[in-house]
Amino acid sequence: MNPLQTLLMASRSEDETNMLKTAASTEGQPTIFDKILDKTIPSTTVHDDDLCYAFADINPQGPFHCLVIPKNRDGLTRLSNAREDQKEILGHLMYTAGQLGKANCPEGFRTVVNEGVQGAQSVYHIHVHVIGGRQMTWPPG
Ligand code: TR5
Repeated sequence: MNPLQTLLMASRSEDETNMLKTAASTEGQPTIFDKILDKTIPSTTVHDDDLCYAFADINPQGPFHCLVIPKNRDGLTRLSNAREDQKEILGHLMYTAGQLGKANCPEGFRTVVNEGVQGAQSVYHIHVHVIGGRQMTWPPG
């Protein structure tokens, strides 16, 4: 990597960190996912039941990429905020993610829950990413 590329990468990651910090500062406020849930903003439905909604990610990281979110956020802005009485909804989100992965990515898939600034969480309404349809690598970036 030449010095210009190093500089560009550093400034891009600084911009990203600032964006993530700004997102974190809004935690607890309504998010874009509320508008998706109330249909003010359109989304491509992947799954819909009483407890959760899954829709296509606007910036897909693979041929298949959806987000599974609880319909009632109830303080679940991030995974580590979950209360003991929310184990059932967490299980439901993961179960649904698994079913959607199985149905859409028979060769395998990845489920991701980003958390906080260093975890690159940009929307503070808990969500499970289901990404597949291509070969994944490890470790993640
Ligand atoms: O970074 P985290 O884990 O918080 O993931 C948030 C995800 O929400 C990202 O993968 C975004 O691409 C996705 N996202 C953001 C918006 C959006 C969306 N997916 C579908 N539709 C969206 N709309 C209409 N607006 C967004 N800002």
